Amino acid sequence: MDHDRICNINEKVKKALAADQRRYIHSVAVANTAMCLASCHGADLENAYIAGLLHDNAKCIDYAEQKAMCRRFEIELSPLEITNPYLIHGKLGAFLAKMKYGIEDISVCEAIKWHTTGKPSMNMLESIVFISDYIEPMRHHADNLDRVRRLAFEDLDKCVTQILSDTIRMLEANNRPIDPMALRAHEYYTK
Ligand code: DGI
Ligand code: FE
Ligand code: FE
Repeated sequence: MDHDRICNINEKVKKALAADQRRYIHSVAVANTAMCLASCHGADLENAYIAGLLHDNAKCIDYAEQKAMCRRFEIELSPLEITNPYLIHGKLGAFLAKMKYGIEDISVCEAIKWHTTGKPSMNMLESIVFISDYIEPMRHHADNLDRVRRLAFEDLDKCVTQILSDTIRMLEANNRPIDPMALRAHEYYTK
């Protein structure tokens, strides 16, 4: 891994998340988890680490500003994202990964973009970031975490399927709206 490059991105993301130290700690934990999964499954270690480090880079921008940035940069928002703005940080974060953090690898930006909802037929890096966000060591609220953590190192698709099922069940139980992309992902992985 390119040490100087990682340190540079790390310093920038630490600043971007300075308002919420736990978010920065979570991001480093996701980076480390993603790197472990990448080495287990044969994905690129540096891309996995950087995508993990940057996945929540837009999370500390307030919602009005996130929406304003999306308007300014012509990032399209769905009606659900407008009423549930915590869903915006993936696509805005993917844009900023390119424009602010200088990430040229599109696959890293795509993994950031889909980390909250998932999507049908995720590639290895997308699956790794999606899973790492859910299983990093500080996470402890979700159902079936022991099983999900084991599956992460055994079978990425089975792991993604379990996370999508558990997330949708949790959202339904709490009467929260489900993003169409999350539904499509769930349909794809359970078919
Ligand atoms: O940013 P993080 O908190 O690290 O994690 P995240 O980006 O995966 O966001 C997690 C939250 O997003 C969690 O409360 C579940 C929620 N979420 C995931 N998929 C959907 C969703 N919320 C809605 N309303 N609809 C979804 O499809
Ligand atoms: Fe997130
Ligand atoms: Fe996260």
